[in-house]
Amino acid sequence: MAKLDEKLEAIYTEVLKRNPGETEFHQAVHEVLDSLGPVVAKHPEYADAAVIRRICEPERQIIFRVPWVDDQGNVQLNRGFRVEFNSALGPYKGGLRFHPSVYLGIIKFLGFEQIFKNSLTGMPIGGGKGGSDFDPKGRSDGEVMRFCQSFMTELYRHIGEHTDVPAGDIGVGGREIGYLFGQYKRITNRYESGVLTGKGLTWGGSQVRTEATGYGTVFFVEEALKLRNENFDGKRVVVSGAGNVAIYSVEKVNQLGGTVVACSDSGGYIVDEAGINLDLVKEIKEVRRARISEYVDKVPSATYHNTGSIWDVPCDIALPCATQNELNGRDAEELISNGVQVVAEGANMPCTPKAVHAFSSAGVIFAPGKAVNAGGVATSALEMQQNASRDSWSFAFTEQRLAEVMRGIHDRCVTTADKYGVPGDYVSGANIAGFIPVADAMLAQGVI
Ligand code: NDP
Ligand code: 2IT
Repeated sequence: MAKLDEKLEAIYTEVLKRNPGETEFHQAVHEVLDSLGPVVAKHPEYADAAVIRRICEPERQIIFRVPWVDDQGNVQLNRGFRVEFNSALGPYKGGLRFHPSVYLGIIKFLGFEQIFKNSLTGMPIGGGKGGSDFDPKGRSDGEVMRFCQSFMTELYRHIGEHTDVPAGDIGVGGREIGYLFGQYKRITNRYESGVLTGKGLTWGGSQVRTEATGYGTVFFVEEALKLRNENFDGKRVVVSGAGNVAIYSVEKVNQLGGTVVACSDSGGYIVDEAGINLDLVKEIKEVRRARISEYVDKVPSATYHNTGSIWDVPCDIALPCATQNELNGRDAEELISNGVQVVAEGANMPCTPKAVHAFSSAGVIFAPGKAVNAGGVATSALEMQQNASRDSWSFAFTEQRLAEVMRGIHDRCVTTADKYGVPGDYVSGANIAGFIPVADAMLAQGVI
């Protein structure tokens, strides 16, 4: 990893010491501190008031037991988390992840990223994240419901429309948000729509929230291409994952004239040179919650690979939309040698530091998750706005608002990178533009 400015290095050393073993959290902090050198040089007040040290320490971390009964009558046990990281700009806001790999270090990396992402949207939302090591794979609806009810039986006392507003992430979609909302309502005896986002359309959800992260990802890339007098027309695209973010990234790429030739799940990847049949992917992954390998049963000309890497598939644009550190230095070299032009992170921190370094050294346009995938949480903030005014907007209007937010984020990244002497560097642009409003609000609000 690159050497940091002296003051920032001391903060990083303290983070390593206070948070042993939380490697993903260390990685996310390092990436932000790496961008802040020019900021502390210009604004020593941020260092003097320990703003950066305080930003690296969550305001509150909640860890709890989640017991539940499976379909066989056995008692199962999981661990639940909610990290309320920073409330300088608004109530804590961020998703819940249900995946067996979840531990405190993952939730803290995601919560930390969320602070700057939410700030970049320009909307009044702080940063938080939660989840559990519960694995929904192979579980019945009844088991998922009982798990969600037990999870909410503890979580409810910590959240609220003005306090902390969870939403979905890996393993948490409309079904889980429904069970969580039902239990919150039952315990509190309040129909508090704004306590969760990603709700169903008939009970307080927003149009476009399901599509928002994927659509926003592609809107961001569209802006980056536009700046270079290019567009998606005829572009060959690879999208990893086949979940919420991946599916709606593919949908928007298709609408804009690109062709997605590969996608994946945790078992392997498929390649369809004719262009992925998205209805089929939706049927396999959204409706039946099955494996992407089944795609080739219906499309014999496509191929399935459970060895190697999806990043070996040549493309103009790569959109990693599955999980953290899924694209490493070797994958980056392969993409570069195959002529990739743009890499944009639909997932949170999917590219390793070595991969990011390789892309920037090779002059590939690289855009980080906290800017690229901010359309999801931005549309959550639009859902909160609709809930607060008991209104509901049309699909077209909401999509237009999302597109405006993504244009704003892209502009903020570009102008901030220019202002701080690193033109074209979306990583620094996003980190600095996300950091400054949070730091200023923290200075204004005193030592808390
Ligand atoms: P989903 O649970 O809907 O989908 C996740 C997808 O990624 C699945 O296809 C899953 O495969 C695949 N996947 C998970 N782990 C791995 C792995 N280790 N290797 C390969 N594939 C893997 O989650 P989302 O689409 O919501 O989230 C994807 C990413 O986007 C995450 O990084 C999340 O934090 C980020 N994100 C999500 C937002 C949202 O609004 N949902 C907003 C912003 C960012 P399988 O089906 O086999 O498990
Ligand atoms: O990583 C993310 O931004 C999300 N999972 C969405 C968070 C939200 O509150 O909509």
